[in-house]
Amino acid sequence: MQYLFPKDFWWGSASSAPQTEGESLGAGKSPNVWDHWFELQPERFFQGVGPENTSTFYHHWREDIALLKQTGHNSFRTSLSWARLIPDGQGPCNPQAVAFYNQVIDELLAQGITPFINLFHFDMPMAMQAQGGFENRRVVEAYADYAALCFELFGDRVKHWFTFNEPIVPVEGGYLYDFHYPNVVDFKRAATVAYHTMLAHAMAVQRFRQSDCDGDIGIILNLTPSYPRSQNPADVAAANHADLLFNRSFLDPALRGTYPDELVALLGQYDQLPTCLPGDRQLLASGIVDLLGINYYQPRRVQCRANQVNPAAPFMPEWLFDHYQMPGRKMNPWRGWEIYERGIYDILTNLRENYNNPRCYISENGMGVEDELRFLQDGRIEDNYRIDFVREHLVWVHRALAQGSRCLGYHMWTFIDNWSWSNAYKNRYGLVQLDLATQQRTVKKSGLWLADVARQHGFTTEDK
Ligand code: BGP
Repeated sequence: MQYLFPKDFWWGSASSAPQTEGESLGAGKSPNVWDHWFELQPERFFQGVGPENTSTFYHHWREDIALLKQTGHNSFRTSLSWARLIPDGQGPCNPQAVAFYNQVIDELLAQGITPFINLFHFDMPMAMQAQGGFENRRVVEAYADYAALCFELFGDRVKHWFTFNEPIVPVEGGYLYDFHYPNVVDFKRAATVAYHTMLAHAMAVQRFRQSDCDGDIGIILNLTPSYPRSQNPADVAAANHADLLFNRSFLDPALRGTYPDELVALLGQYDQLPTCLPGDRQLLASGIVDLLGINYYQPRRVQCRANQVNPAAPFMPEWLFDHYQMPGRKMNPWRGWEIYERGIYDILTNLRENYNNPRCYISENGMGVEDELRFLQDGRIEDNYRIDFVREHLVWVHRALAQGSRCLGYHMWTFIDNWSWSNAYKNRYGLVQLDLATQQRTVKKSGLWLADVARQHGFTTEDK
């Protein structure tokens, strides 16, 4: 069967400044939360590899952009580093950073690759975190100033902007589950950070619309469909709670400009609501995006709680549901994540049916593999499993498009094997293999496959 996509469909991949640039403490950049945490606790990073050991995009950008071209990209998302552009978080900007980002944007455009620019990928400048990060409203304002500066500096050429990538991740990592700095476990503080992040988002949207820039302003959310174990009302209610906490907490303000009443009531019931100030409601309402990025890796399966909670323990999302491991689920054994291709279709269908069919695109989807060198043959990683993974997700995207979804493109995570937070280089996702010792880049089989797909606007499968 032939799967053809629109001629102007965006094909490409996503990456981020802190995971690729390197020069994390050089070229005028100040430390962000990752540099700081690595200094404090290097043992919490896989094999002790920290944020200075990335894929050195700061020095290899021209070569890497040539590889983007070779692997069929017509578009590419990366982020700007706040701590590089404005070392103190607010105040004067760093001319070396401006020159660097100008070169990157100009080279992308020269190669016919549309730059998609994200402003924040988990990388709070330490100078801002020292003031409380997004717990502090002054940091929210500093973020909006940073966003406005980016629009002013680069908005003449960049036409696709994103305020945040997966804004829930620093919230759950940093304030609930202890996998990001500042390693706090406190739901109410998490809710405050989440709320203030969406205020920061809305302020940036306002600043964009007040600027001379044309183009889209959006946000990138990791939408994880919540599937109940059964249709028993208790399981369905558990799945709804997970959906409210992990999806709608960001999706509703981004697309409707307001929070679901049900979520507000739920947090109120457990006394976990953040403080709202006069004017917040109007501000949030102005943050409705032009374009939604969707990151999808795996579904969330839940069931109703089996046991009573310990009332003396800190309130956690898991007070409201238990995780469910569906027997026979398809797994990516090298990452330990479930593969459920249909999830991508369910997300797009939900957006079409319940959110007025917004303009959107798949901003991350991909397959992490530990110890990927086991698939090296004659000097190339033969990642047929990744090709299958992408093809099978694209089949579902195609079906959603046929039903009227306004999905405009598909970006993979990621272009080149890169440093991934406390997992460092454990799981490889790239279309291009990175040899850490030599920094040599070698296109994987999937990179060549994607180039073919982009050139042919789709692919053909053997089934009828
Ligand atoms: C996404 C993030 C990326 C990247 C990816 C892979 O959630 O946006 O930054 O880290 O996940 O994650 P991991 O390396 O943990 O498998």
